[in-house]
Amino acid sequence: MKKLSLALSVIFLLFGSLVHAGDDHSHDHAVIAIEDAYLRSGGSGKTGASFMTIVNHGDTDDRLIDVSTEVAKKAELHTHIEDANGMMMMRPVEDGFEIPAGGEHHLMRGGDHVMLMGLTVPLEQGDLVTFVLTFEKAGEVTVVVPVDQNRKPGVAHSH
Ligand SMILES: [Cu+2]
Repeated sequence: MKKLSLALSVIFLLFGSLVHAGDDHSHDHAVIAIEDAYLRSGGSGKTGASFMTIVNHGDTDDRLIDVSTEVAKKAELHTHIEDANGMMMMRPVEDGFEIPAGGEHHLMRGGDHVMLMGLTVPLEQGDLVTFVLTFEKAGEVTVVVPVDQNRKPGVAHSH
């Protein structure tokens, strides 16, 4: 009986360490998470804009500094500013968007966004477009973004 319980506890130890190793692995892949991303094409069909929530689960601030995609000749990080006449205008952002440690940053209509210029393919409702987002610390993060022309402005909270 003593031998059996010893054998059982060895099995438990083995099993326990395997489960633990799996846990560790699943924790180290997503410091940066992209939530609720979508893409819309502009009226001309030549430009597009993408919006999303970028979550930083890490304990250091990070910064989105670049974006690329195959569906456009040029992809830029844009924001909106008000000009002297009170008109909202888009302009490229030189140093990107800060994503604070343990926080999030919203790309949304009328604010920060990913701008696509010179679309190389027409964007159809429901199409899935791959973006590569480059972060200062987290490096490249690939995200698949659906085209959603019907999406209303505003932020959907998933948590
Ligand atoms: Cu723009």
